Amino acid sequence: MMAPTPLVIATWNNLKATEAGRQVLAKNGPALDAVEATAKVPEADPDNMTVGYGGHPDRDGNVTLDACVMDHLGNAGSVTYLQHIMHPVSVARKVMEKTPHVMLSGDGALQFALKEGFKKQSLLTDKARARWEEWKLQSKYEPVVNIELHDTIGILALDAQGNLAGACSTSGLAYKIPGRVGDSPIIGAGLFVDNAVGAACATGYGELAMKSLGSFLIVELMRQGKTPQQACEEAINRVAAKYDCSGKQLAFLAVNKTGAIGAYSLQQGFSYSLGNNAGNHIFESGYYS
Ligand code: SD4
Repeated sequence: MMAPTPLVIATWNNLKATEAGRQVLAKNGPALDAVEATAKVPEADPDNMTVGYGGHPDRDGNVTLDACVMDHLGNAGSVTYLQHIMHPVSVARKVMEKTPHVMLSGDGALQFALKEGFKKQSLLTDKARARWEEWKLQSKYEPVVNIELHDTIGILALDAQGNLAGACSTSGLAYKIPGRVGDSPIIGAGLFVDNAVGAACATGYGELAMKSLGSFLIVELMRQGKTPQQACEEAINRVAAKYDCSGKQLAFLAVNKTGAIGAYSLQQGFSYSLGNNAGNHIFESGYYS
């Protein structure tokens, strides 16, 4: 089989991020390096209020981060409820590479990160604090659809060797109940990679991705012969048939071994960024209703 054209795709309008991944792939870098480089861009961006530094806090004002990575060998690493570390995706990668475990959580994840040399810092920016203070006046909890069009970043990459990898990084739902963990660090829900078949990732209302194990489902549907697009649509259709999704967004991205892409969401407004040797562009996804 001819080697596929390398590509990186990411949820939402994340062109700066996919450009970083594209650069890695252009130099023949591995897909895992590409997805990590991609995730680190919004993680470090204080203006991105849904990932990493500058992310929306939980109800109590704590910025708590979820992230994961998965490589072409099926290795996985993840961190949940991690505070004070700007690059949870890199901590997740260290969990994968340096421990016998898949997931570290909360203070354990923080202690591990510090031992690995990550710097402890405050992630709550003045802007995020001000919005939280404003939110507290009413304390109304309503998940918002398509918050800022750059929400949680889910990333999939295919490299010049034909290997797949993926990553997710998020500060989770804004003003969540303290302790809440979403789909993004859950292997199979927010992300799944099977190098023999394809890869998928999720964004949106994480509870729906968790209940459906949506990313795993999409990879299994591709294994059964569906295209990435058909697989994403079937996963969304199943969620829509089973749960009350009113006012909620959920979206999936998928890619297979040949580099074919799928994208589908519950509601209008989901977009994704694609970087490959033809450039770096945003595309609108199809949607259910
Ligand atoms: C979560 N899936 O924590 C994340 C949030 C998200 O776009 O994707 N927002 O549920």
